[in-house]
Amino acid sequence: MEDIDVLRSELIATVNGAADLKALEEARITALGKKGRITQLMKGLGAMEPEARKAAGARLNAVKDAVAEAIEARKGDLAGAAIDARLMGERVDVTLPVRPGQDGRIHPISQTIDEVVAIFGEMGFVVAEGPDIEDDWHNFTALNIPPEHPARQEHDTFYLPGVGADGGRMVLRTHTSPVQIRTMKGTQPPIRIICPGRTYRCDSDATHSPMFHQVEGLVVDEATHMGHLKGCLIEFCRAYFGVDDLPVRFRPSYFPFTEPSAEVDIGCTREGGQFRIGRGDDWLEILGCGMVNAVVLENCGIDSSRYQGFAFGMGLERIAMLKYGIPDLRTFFESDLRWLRHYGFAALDVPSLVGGLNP
Ligand code: 2NM
Repeated sequence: MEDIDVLRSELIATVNGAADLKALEEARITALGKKGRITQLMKGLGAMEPEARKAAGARLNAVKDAVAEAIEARKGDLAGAAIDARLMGERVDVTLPVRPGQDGRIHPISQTIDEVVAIFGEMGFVVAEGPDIEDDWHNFTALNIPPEHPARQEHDTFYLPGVGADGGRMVLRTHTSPVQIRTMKGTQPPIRIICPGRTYRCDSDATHSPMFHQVEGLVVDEATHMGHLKGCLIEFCRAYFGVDDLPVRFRPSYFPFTEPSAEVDIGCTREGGQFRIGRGDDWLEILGCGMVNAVVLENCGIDSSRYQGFAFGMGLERIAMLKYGIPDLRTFFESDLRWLRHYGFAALDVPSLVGGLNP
């Protein structure tokens, strides 16, 4: 079996020379297929004396492993080359100027984030961000959400395989509150942050998307109280919807992370089948809020006898649909260019309070 080394070199050379995945598969069949060269030699082992069979078997197995390894390596190289070729083919020069009439549009979610950030930015809030993949502690435990709370159920939360650094399970964040937890843990008050971002819940129908967007806000300082919360959120609602005398109502509610908690409704009318936001005889719920629960402050290492704060959260798709008359939630994520041309915004239409949010 002197030629076994020759065979080995020959087969590996063929594998390494395979120009594409098809040629590589042919090389695999030639070597290791049912009627392949190595398979044939393996079959011949049965006719040999035991001692010789043992030695030849071991050598053949080694060749087989080496060829299989070469095939895997070549497969990786070819796949990498295919991705490189595709990336080169799809390359876009982002420094080129826009072509008039063919420019892209800003997605309504991006526009809404920009508007919300502009309004709160004016009030002194800064944007904070965090990871989409969170651990159980930041997403639930720190927020005073008890272990048996329905929000934690497999049904609502996308749990990921494996465990995090603290031994807890990893999740796709179900709200942006973990960003506020990270901020409170990492910085001492005063804190004034606004946290827009993607959130995930295991829910999908006409009014729920498994990925959606939230914006949450947090203020923590020595003398922050419910009056600040109310003034701040009334101001936001009126600025965002562009209605100076917009009625805003605070209704008592419950969240584990705030105490007391409230839900906020804005005035609207549905007269003559026409829906309109503003003074009227009806109410529409648009956000949740409350004074940060002392337990949450303490969980984040903030002395609750010295500091208190307020927090709020709202769904971005919902406030975008209300302001821009978008009737169907699912269309946000269909990437339909005709939809984007209709509901999208011009790239240079940057929202600011000075320029007016409702030009
Ligand atoms: C809401 C409603 C009320 C909230 C609380 C916190 C934190 F981290 F400070 F405790 N973040 N977000 C909050 C409070 C969110 O969404 C409807």
